[in-house]
Amino acid sequence: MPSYRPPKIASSEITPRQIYVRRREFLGAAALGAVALYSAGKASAAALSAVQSKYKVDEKPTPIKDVTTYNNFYEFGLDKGDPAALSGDFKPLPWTVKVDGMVNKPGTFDIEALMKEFPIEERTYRMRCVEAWSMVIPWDGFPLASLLDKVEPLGSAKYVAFETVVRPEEMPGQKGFFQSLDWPYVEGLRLDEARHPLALLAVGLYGETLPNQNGAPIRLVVPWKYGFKGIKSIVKITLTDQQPKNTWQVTNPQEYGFYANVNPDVDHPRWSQASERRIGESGFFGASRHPTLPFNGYADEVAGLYAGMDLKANF
Ligand SMILES: Nc1nc2c(c(=O)[nH]1)N[C@H]1C(S)=C(S)[C@@H](COP(=O)(O)O)O[C@H]1N2
Ligand SMILES: [Mo]
Repeated sequence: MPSYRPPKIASSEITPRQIYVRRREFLGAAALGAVALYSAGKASAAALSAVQSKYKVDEKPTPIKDVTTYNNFYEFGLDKGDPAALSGDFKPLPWTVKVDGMVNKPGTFDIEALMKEFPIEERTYRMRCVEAWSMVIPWDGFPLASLLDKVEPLGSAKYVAFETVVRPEEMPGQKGFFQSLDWPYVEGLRLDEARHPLALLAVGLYGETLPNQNGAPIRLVVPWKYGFKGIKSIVKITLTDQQPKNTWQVTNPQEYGFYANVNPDVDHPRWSQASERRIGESGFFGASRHPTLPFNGYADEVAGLYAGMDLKANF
């Protein structure tokens, strides 16, 4: 995410030189293994049979190479290349998601069973990271609402809280030198946001099983919000009447709020949100810039969710 890196290790304990050397050693060894495992995974990854969806933004998709090598997934490290290089030991299957809290029918659901139960749609969404870069990604998945309907939320439930898996043995960012955030990574939506038809649980991209670095085997995609709302490798979903915390808001409440709706008129305290760098497109001076759109271009669909709210106060 942000250029912000929360200091967990007192700088007096470790010199920059030590960090640099250790980090290079680690990357050297791990990257070799990761390449082999990742390509083995790719070969066995079943092509998803997804039906076309009406949700398809009319813009050129970002090349798959950029989508799978320029990632934010701090469980695997802080740099954009770390998730692709260091996620080879992560085992996305078998996998279950526990759905509990204020529901009639709590349950623990096998991800492969869910993929058979709900039709997989291909939806090409514009994605906007809070760091002022963007991509266009053809996701494969099913609406979050389908899973929520299955567990029957109680009338008193107002919010949905999400949690990422904690597996320090498979996620080098969750241990030792790479400790950066409090784990698990957590996120939240209002229940009406979560039920909006655009909110997707993605299990693939470009017609292939979701790569580890993009949040295998199941992650959230909420295209009208900044990318950090799209929590990866979800193991738990809880219906609640309390506004859930999200990891970035906890880490730095001055800079990140609960809503995180894409808004060109509300700057991040340290940079403008008026425009974005489109990854994978080149202009004369590097990546080409696009104006950022209110709700990331999905205002017609979602602005009604926020009628009457002050979006500068509720950032
Ligand atoms: N568990 C977890 N989920 C996460 C993150 C993370 O660090 N950990 N980063 C978020 C951020 S900041 C972004 S922009 C998107 C990036 O998703 P992508 O790598 O598939 O493009 O994942 C989000 N989900
Ligand atoms: Mo992000």
